[in-house]
Amino acid sequence: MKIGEHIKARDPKIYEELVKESERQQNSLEMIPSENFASEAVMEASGSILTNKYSEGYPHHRYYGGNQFIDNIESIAIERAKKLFGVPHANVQPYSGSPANLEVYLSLCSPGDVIMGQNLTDGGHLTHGFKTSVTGKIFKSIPYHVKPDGFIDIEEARRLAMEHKPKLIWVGSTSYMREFPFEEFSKIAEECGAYLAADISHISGLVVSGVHKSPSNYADIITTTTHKTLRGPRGAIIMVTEKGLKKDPLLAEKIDKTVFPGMQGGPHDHTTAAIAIALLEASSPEFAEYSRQIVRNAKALASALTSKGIKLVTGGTDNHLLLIDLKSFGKGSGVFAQEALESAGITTNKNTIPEEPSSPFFPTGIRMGTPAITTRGMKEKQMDEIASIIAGALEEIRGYSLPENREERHAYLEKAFGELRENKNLEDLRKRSEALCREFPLYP
Ligand code: DSN
Repeated sequence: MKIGEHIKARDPKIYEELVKESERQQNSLEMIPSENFASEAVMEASGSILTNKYSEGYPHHRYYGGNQFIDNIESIAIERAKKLFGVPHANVQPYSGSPANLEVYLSLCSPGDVIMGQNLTDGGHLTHGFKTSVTGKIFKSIPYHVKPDGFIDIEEARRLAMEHKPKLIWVGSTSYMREFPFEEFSKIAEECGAYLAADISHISGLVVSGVHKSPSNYADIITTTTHKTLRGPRGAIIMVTEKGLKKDPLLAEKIDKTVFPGMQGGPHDHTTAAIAIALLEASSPEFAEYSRQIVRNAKALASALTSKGIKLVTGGTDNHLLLIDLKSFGKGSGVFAQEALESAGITTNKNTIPEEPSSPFFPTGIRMGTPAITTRGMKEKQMDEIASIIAGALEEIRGYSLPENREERHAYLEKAFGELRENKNLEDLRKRSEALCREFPLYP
């Protein structure tokens, strides 16, 4: 892909890094499940003259002049979001997923209120009340968990909800490979008098394509980032459902007021335009087929990996995401696996697994997903080859083990990573990954 000539002339240092990053994206298999490749149209809007404008307020109610065209752009984005997700209200201004979720809290809760979300090391998101997030500090967070088999423990969630009576419950997470039980959570929220917010950031592309159940009949509020399976720019949307408006007719107004002026200043108009374009793209039959292929690819990859003796949390997947359980490779072996896979030309991320025996920074799993490689046009046949590369790369981490003594870790990991980068078998595997990338070029 051509990288900006103006950047080259103005700032050769940044230009050089951009070129290298472009080559990295082109020549390796991007399998972090939250990443994707936005279309050229989305990127054009993101990098457009719209970045020059201030537009505090909402369409036709702005604090600055000159917003007649921005009003149209934001109104189009809102209408497309409402139609695509089947909701009566959408706010497209949140800067990204974490601010969007905080805006939901600030619309519904007061400091000290009890909230519930899926525990971070069980696949939940930081903003669903984890202790290191501001959401876990301001609110009293009661996390629910997954069972040892990796499926959400609904009975525990119900019991905790009835005991602690949270004001807000989150359903949705960043590493859950099964369909979310929206209906069950809706019942729990009703029983204990909580609001239910569905954070569908990971699966929103699948939801609008009908590949994953929609939470619109079950949740009061839905949040999503726009850059994952939805394949748009980096941004977010907060939506209020019919159910939410029935529960609280002022809910939409509360959300809008919290986003602006409560938490944010001027919306990022270039992102709003890019979101509008992504929503248009996501409403096409081609996008629905793309979403179906994401899941077919994930299932094909899961079955190929399993047949090679690689253990997956829950034994497989219903969506775009897989979580490899590396317990048999040793505690904390996710760090070696991530490095070995990267040397083999596959980008993934180390991740905690249910009943994690180590820690989030040195976890015992690898999370991977198929949205980005499916955007390149890869199908089931390529998943077999990718599974073989992954299995080969994992063989290369045998023999490495995370030192129990924390002080020894830095030097040990530096040495291990250096060896993995020089490893000949991984270099051979990398050539196979690069061959796939050449066959399925990005931005051809
Ligand atoms: N960083 C995102 C993910 O990888 O799932 C969540 O915010």
